[in-house]
Parts: sequence; structure tokens; C-alpha cells
Amino acid sequence: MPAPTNKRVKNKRISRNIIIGSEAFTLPPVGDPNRPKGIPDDHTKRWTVYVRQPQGDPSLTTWLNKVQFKIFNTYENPLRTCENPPFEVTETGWGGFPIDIRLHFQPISGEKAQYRQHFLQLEKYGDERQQAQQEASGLVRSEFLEVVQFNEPTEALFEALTMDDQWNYLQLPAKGGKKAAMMAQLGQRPKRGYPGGERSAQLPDKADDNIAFSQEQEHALILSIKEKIGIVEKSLDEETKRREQTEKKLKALRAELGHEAAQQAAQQASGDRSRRR
Ligand code: SLL
Repeated sequence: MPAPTNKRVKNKRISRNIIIGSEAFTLPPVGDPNRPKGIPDDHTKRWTVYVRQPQGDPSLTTWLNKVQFKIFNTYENPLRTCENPPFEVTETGWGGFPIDIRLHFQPISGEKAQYRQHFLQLEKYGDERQQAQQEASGLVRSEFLEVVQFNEPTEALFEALTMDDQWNYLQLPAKGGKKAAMMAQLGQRPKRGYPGGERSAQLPDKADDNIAFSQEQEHALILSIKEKIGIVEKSLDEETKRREQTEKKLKALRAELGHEAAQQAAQQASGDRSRRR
């Protein structure tokens, strides 16, 4: 077997999104029969901090090898290491704190570990509606989308990041349109294809029976969205004009009414005066 090289692919950059987040649930109070046993009395929350991939994205294990979470140093073994997914740590506690997260990449990537930080949010936050929802559900979730960029990746990583099998973990639903049904029957996934025959993280130029999504469709979709935006903007303009006209009319009516009211008041006053005389 040839020794793996660290040769880099020039002028290529591939990025992946990850979600870094935490969830905190309120624990039943001390004395409540539903409170799990063995939790210190001052702990009010059960929380989980995690690194996940956005739903539907290519598998993150292609490039992510290991995640370390450095939690508050009063916890036992505060440097927690996850060698496999799920990359997450669950604990109980009473207070939030910043968590240092170290992302270790697959050895084929030749990349150094990267740091991220996440604040473990235990208390309600956000606007009134969000806080009411957090109160009602007893769940506080705080998530951020992070981007990891591979600039001029190694050949091995580039190969891995452009392979179809990164989507293997996604099961095609049995029902879900003609194409999906056909693919399910054939036991195939929609093929991504390679524009110009070259391996790439891009969508292929054109769709065909084997390729479900293409740049051509993407452009058509963008055009149609732009067209719809145009329609919405036009009707917004018309509505604005109509509103301005209505406001003008209203102003004129108010002025007229005010004038009449003033006249009436004046007449009334002069009547009063004449009666008093
Ligand atoms: C503070 N920044 O000073 C916070 C610290 C620490 C929270 C929060 C229990 C830890 C354990 C726990 O929740 N600590 O049981 O070791 O307010």
C-alpha cells in the first residue's frame, strides 16, 4: 500500500457546518418522587452540551475524529473526551459557565485541532415569547451554527469530503415523491455526480435520472424566487401608495371635522353668550 501523502489540493476550499449547542432541563425539586436519585441537592438542572451536524448534511465523522469538552473544574474529570458520536456530555448542576471545545480532525486531514467555546446557558433568555416557551417546556436550548473550513485539504480528505457515502446515514423515506420511491425501489440514493467529470463538492451542472439536484435547478429556483420577490415588492409599493392616499384623505377629513367642530363650538359659545345676556 502506498504511504499516505500529505499532498494538498490547490485552490480548493471545502467547508462544513456544525451545530454547537446545549440543552438544559429543570430537575424536579428535592423531595419530589420524580427527582432522580444520587444528584446533589443544590443541582437544579440536567444539561447536555453537544457538537452535531445539521440535519441532512453529510456525515461529520468523515472529517471529525474526536471532540473534547472542558467543563467547570469542580466536576469530576473535567476534560471529557468523545471518541465517537454522539459528541456530547450530559451532567447536572446549578450554574452556567463557558465550555472549551476542542475539535480533533481525522488523521487523513493533516489538520491541527481547533478550539471553539460555548456558554452553557441554563437560565431562560430571549424575548418574552421565547422565555414563556422555555418556562412552559422546562427546556432551555442555546445553539450556534459554526463553520469549519478546509483550505487546500489533503488529497485524502478532499476525496473523503467529495464521496457519495457521506450521505449513507440518511435513509430515504419510503414515501416521498416519485423519484424517492423509484430510488428506494432500486435501492439507490440520488447520485450527486461530478461536474465536468471532476470530483467536487459542488452540485453537478445538470440533472438526469440518476441526479436529483443540479446547479441548473438551483439557478432556476433562484430566478423564480427573485421573480416572486419582485411581485411581492410591487404589491408592497402599491399598498404603500394606497396607505398614503388613505392617510391623506383621513387628514383632510380630520381637518374638515375639526373645522366643523370648531364652528359648532363657536356657535354654541355665542348661543350661550346671547342666552346669558
Ligand atoms: C458562577 N460561573 O460562578 C459560575 C460557575 C459553576 C456551576 C458555575 C456544579 C458543579 C459541581 C455547578 O453547577 N457548578 O457539582 O461540581 O456562578
